[in-house]
Amino acid sequence: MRGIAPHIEGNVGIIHLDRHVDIQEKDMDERMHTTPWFHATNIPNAPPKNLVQCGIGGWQVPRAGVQVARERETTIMTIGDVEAMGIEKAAEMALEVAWDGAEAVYLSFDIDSVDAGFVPGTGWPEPGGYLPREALKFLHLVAKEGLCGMEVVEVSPPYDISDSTALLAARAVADVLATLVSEGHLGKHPA
Ligand SMILES: [Mn+2]
Repeated sequence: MRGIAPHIEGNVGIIHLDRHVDIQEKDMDERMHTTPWFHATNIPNAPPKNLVQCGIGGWQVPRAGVQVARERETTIMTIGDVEAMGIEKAAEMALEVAWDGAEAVYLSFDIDSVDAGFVPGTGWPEPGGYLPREALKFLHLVAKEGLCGMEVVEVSPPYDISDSTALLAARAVADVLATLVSEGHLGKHPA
């Protein structure tokens, strides 16, 4: 976000798939992987009102982060919300929040948003997250509207089994790139 935002004329929205809010200022007195959205939404053209976090509900969602989310009035969709609405409606609502008055949208995919059974190669696995096909569908629906950037985070190869976590991460990137091409947002498509 810090690299991209200065090059966008206008606001940048953020769609974040995760089990964790990762928006507290510091964790154990440091900036670390529980803190990026605090600092991202301090960027002048990345307002918190355009941050939408989808799939939240892991055990490791510290109260400090929830308090910041409330103060800054970000949007949180729990995994229960997503399940109740269905992936299509959840993606539609996420797009609405992120694109509200924004010029571009950035996508962050934390692999631990997927159920722990599918992604052993991550530092804080969480039971009860997305199924892989649900996450891929969510990413596809978001990417259809165009993106200024994407990241996949929290893949930890030393913990992985049969590369299954890395494969899902690679698949997510490949699918998003393919969607951007087929929808005319990236490169040229003969159709
Ligand atoms: Mn996470």
